Amino acid sequence: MTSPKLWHCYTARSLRALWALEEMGVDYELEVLAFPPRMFQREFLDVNPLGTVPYFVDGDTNMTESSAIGLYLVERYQRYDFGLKADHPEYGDYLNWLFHSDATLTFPQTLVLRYSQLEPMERRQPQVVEDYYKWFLARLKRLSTHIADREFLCDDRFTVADIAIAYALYLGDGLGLSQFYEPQVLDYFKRMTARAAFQKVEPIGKENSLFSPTPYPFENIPDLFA
Ligand SMILES: N[C@@H](CCC(=O)N[C@@H](CS)C(=O)NCC(=O)O)C(=O)O
Repeated sequence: MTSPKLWHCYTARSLRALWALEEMGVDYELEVLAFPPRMFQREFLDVNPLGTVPYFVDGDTNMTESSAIGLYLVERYQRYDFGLKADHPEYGDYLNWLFHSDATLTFPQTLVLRYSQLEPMERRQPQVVEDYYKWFLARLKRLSTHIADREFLCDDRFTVADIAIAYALYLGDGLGLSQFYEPQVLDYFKRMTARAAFQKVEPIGKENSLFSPTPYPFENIPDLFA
């Protein structure tokens, strides 16, 4: 049986999958790409026509959704030490955090990232940046309430839902948004990212990365493009 293979870029959503593989101690093959691969490593489009990371292959399975890969590893590898079974009372909550992590929390940040630093200067959009950083912060409300009296999101233990959500907070931190996190969210973010597996995999690809998000002076948005 061959090991699963993951394509990854430094700081990208593939970090969710990499972190999950590392926590579980699953053997894996890793290919690190420069970001964005569709510009810097066009041959990657032959592997994944979307040009996005993560790209994950396990036997006949191939996947492109970072939060789904964690769930897949729990189910396919029977690693319920990192996940919840469907008959668990908090199963719905667990699934909700997994989907919330990308559909609600990472999505607005990609607009902030794109229109504050990925696009050429003349295509940057301060209004989009302002609207969507506020959108992201407003959508943290559910997490702020939930984590106020908990160490982890579900079942009082670390699961792939924590990986999925903590990554969204990590991306926000890279963009300079953690200054706006409520104290319990900031504490949770620090607790999760202090884990040995995260510390081990987070720097992978940093040396050769051509791009990573930079903190943004959000207060000054209207003046930035003057
Ligand atoms: N919903 C997907 C999104 C994947 C995605 O868009 N990844 C970004 C990096 S965070 C990417 O590869 N962007 C490169 C591009 O759009 O060309 C996930 O959660 O994995």
